[in-house]
Amino acid sequence: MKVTFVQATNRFFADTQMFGVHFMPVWAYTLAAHLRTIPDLEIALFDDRFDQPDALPESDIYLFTGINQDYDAIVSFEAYLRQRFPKAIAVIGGPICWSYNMAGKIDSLSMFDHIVIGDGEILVTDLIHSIRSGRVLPKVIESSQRFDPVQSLPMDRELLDGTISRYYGAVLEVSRGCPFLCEFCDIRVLPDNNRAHNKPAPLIVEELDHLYDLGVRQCLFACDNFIGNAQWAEEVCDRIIDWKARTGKKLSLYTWLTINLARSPGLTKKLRQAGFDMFFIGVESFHQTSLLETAKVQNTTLDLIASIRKIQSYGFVVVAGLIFGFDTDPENVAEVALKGILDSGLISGDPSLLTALPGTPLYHRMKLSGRLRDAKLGLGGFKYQTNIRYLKAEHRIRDDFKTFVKEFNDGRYQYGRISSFYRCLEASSYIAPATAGYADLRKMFKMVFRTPRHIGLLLLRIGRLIQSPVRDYYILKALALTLRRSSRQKPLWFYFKFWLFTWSNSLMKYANLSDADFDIESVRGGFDVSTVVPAGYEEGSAEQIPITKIRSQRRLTTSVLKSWAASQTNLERSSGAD
Ligand code: B12
Ligand code: SF4
Repeated sequence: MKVTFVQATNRFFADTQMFGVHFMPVWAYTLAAHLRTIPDLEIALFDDRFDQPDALPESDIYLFTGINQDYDAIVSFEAYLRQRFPKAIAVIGGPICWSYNMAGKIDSLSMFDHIVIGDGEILVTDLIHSIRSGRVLPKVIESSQRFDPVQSLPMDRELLDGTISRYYGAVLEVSRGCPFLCEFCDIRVLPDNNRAHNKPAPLIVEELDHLYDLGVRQCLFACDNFIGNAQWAEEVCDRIIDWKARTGKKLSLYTWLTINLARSPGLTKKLRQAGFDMFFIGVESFHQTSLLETAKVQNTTLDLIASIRKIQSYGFVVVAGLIFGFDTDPENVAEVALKGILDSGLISGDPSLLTALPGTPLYHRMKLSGRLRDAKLGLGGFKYQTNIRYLKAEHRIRDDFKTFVKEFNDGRYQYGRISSFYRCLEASSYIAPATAGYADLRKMFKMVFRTPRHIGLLLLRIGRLIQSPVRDYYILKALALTLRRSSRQKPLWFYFKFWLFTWSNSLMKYANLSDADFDIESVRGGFDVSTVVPAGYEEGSAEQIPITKIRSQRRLTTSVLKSWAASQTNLERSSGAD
C-alpha cells in the first residue's frame, strides 16, 4: 500500500509572503514517523512548490493538509488528483479543518473522503489501518484527545533526509499551547491548549544534532509561546548549550515568545547562549487601552518599549506583530505605531488588520453584536480582507494603513529605526552572534536563484530599493553608521543586512497599495457604541479553560470597552452641546 503526503500551497502567497524561501512540511515528517510502524507501507511526499503535478505518484491514499489561505490550491489539486486516480482515497487534516469546523464551514471540504480535525499523531495509524481493511469511517473524524508531546517521535528520517535540502533551514516543533488569554487568539481555544505542552528537551537536542548533520544551520522552533513554561525553556537552553560545548555544532534559532521574557534576564542570556537570534513577539499595539481591550495583559504590566529594548540589548532581533482595528484604537493609531516602532528600535514587523478567528471570544463578541461579515473563502485578489465590521469608518482604516506605509517606507524613518536599534546594543548585556544568523542572505539568495520567477522578484526588489535617490542616501548613511560602530566584538553587518532585507520586503509588499486592495467594512451609521459589549458576551464558552480565567478575560475586555464607550458618548454629548 502507498500513502502520499500532499502539500498544496497558495502560490501567490508562497511567492509574496516567503519571497521564494520555502519552509518544510513539518506535519508530513511528524505523521510519517508514526506511520512507519505499519508494515509494507510505502510513504512519499509531494510538495507542489517543487514537484510538477505529473510527478504525483500513484497511491492508495493521499493525505492533504492546509491553512485557510491555501483553500483554493487544495481544492483544485484534489480535483486534479480525482481525475488522475479516481479510486484513491483523499483525506485532509491540519489547521484549515479545525478553523472551518469552528466557523461552521466544514462542508466546503466535503470533496475529501475524510476530514480530520485535531492532532494527527494518535489517529493517523488507525486511519490507514481502517482504510486498508475496508472499515467504514465517518466523513468527519475528530481527534478525541490531544497528543501529549512527551510521546513525540523524532521526525521521519527517510522522508526528511531525502527532501530537507529543498527547504530553508528546518522547522522543529517543540511545544504547543500558551497560558495567556488574548481575546483575538485561537491558540487558547484549541482543546487543552491554554497551557504549555512540551517536547522532552533531550529529543529536541537529538533532532537538532541530526538536522545539523544534514547541513541545516537555521532552525525555527515552532510553538505558540516558547516561554509558556519557563522552567522547561531553561532546561532546553541548558541542554543545547551543553550540546554545543560537547560537539562544537551550532545553529541559529528563531522562535515565538512573549514580552514578559524581559523580566527574566537569566533566561534571556541563556537563550542567546543557546543560539537564538530572533523572536517573534506579539506587540499588537503601543496603545495601552487597545492592549487591555484585547486582554493582552502581559504587554501592559511592564514598560513595553523599555522591554523590547532590553530584549534586543542582548543582540536579538525582535520581529513584532502589530494589529490595527481594535475598537479602542486612537484616531492617530498609525502615528502611535510608527513612534512605538522607532522608540523601541524594532527593525522588523509591520501591522495586519484585526480579524475574528472562529472560536475566539472576539468572534463570539462580533457575532453577538451583528458585526461579523461573511468573508469569502480565500482572499479573492484582495491583499487585506477581514470578517469584522470596524467601529472606525472604512476609509479611516484604509487611510491609517496608507499613512503608516508611506512613512514606514521612507528612508529617513528606516534610518531612524536602525540607529535606534544600534543604541539598544550599547548595553553590557550584548552577546555577539555566533552564526550567520537566522536570516542568512547568502542561503536565501541560493534558494531564490533556483527559479527564473524568483530571480525576477529579487531583481524587482533591488530595483525598488535603489530606484529612489533619497533611499540610496539613507542606505549609504546606514552603511556608514554600521561601519563606524562595528567592531570584532560587535559585528553589526549581521543586523544591517537584515534591516535592508526587511525594508525591501516592505517595499515589495506595499508597492502600489491602493483602496482596491482592501475588502473591509465598518459598522453603518447609527451604531450604538454602548452595545460594543453585547448581552451574553460574558456567558457561554466551550473553551477548556478554568472558568475563572475565562471570566477574568471577559470582565477585563468588558470593563475597558464599557468605559471607553461611556467616554465616547460623553464626548459626543459635549460636542453636541458646543
Ligand atoms: C511554524 C509556523 C509558521 C512558519 C513556518 C510555516 C511552515 N510551513 O512550516 C512561518 C513563520 C513561515 C509561518 C507563516 C505563516 N503562518 Co504560520 N504557523 C506556524 C506554527 C507556529 C507552527 C506550524 C507547525 O509546523 N506546527 C507543527 C505541525 C506538526 O503541526 P500541524 O501542521 O498543525 O499538524 C498537526 C495537526 O494539524 C494534524 N495534521 C496536519 N495535517 C494533517 C493531515 C492529516 C491527513 C491528518 C490526519 C492530520 C494532520 O497533525 C499534525 C500533528 O499533530 C502554527 C501555529 C501552531 N502552533 O501550529 C502557525 C499557523 C499554522 N500559521 C498560521 C498563519 C495564518 C500563517 C501565515 C498566513 C501568517 C501571515 N499572515 O503571514 C503565514 C503563511 C506562510 C505561508 N505562505 O505559508 C496559522 C494558520 C491558521 C489557519 N487556520 O489558517 C497558524 C495555525 C497560527 C494561528 N493560530 O493563527 N507559520
Ligand atoms: S500570547 Fe500569543 S499565543 Fe498566547 S494567547 Fe496571546 S496571542 Fe495567543
